[in-house]
Amino acid sequence: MAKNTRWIFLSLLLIASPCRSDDGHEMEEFLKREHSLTKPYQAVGSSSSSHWELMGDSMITTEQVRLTPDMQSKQGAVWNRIPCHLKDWELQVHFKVHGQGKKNLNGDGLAVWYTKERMQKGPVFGNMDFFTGLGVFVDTYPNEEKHLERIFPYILAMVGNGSLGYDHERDGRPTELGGCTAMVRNMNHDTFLFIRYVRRRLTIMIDIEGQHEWRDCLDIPGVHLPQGYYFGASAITGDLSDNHDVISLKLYQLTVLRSKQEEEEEEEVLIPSVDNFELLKMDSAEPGMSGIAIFFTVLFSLLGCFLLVVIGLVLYSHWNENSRKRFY
Ligand SMILES: [Ca+2]
Repeated sequence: MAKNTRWIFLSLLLIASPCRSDDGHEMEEFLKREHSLTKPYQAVGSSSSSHWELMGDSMITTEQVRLTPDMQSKQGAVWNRIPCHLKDWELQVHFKVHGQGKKNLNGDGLAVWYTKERMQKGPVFGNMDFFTGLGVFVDTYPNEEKHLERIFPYILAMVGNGSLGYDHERDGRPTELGGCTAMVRNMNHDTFLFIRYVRRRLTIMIDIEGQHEWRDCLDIPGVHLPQGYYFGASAITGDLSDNHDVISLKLYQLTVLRSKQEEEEEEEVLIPSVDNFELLKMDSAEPGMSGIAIFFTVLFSLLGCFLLVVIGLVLYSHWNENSRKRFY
């Protein structure tokens, strides 16, 4: 490609996408066709030459990949056949959740994956539990009713290491890295989800209001994901249902310039993990609980100190009395 043409091409890409470097590092991006799913979905699912494979109740139309129809007890998925060996990437998900159900009488949601495993049916939005890698869930039904402060649909991220289970009854709260409320259902305009993984930093943004503006949803450093995993999307319905559609998945390679020292310091990741995950869990714990815990800790500490002072004073006065008796 001629230099000029290349720069025009690059500029177009940069205009077309929300990519920007928050930390001032130079970044270029390229659409990777082998990891992208776009219209007209040629040969998807019907041929082994396609980069994408369908599973379960999912089906292709000219307009979308429908992971589930608006019917009870369905699950479906679409999986990339080619493992992704990119270090830094950005996945733009154009999706649509819509159905006949009234508010909170619809479910269960869809998920976007970057995992070691692929093409496995299961309870986690149509994918297997105890997965290895990243799951981003668009959860449209609140299973845990007592948490009224969280408004659904809710977008949530989880990193699994193969032994961490997703708690469906608690909407995945015990293992969540973070998330945000996103009113994505039955919208007349396009809705997008954007997952960026750069320098071990996971950023999720959403564009759901039809304003072509990206809104922050989640931003976590220290997320360690191995290379060579698979991208996919899945969805599930139960007693409640919705159409869960993927219109496109566009994967961009991000070229991040690293110093020689940075290159050397980076070790190969074998098992997915998140730095300070326990800390993240504590941050997202119910504020009432931790407040009460802090109150009692402080109260008992103060009582303990007071008791020690009293005992000390009593012992001291006894010792004082005894020593005076010895002198007289
Ligand atoms: Ca749920």
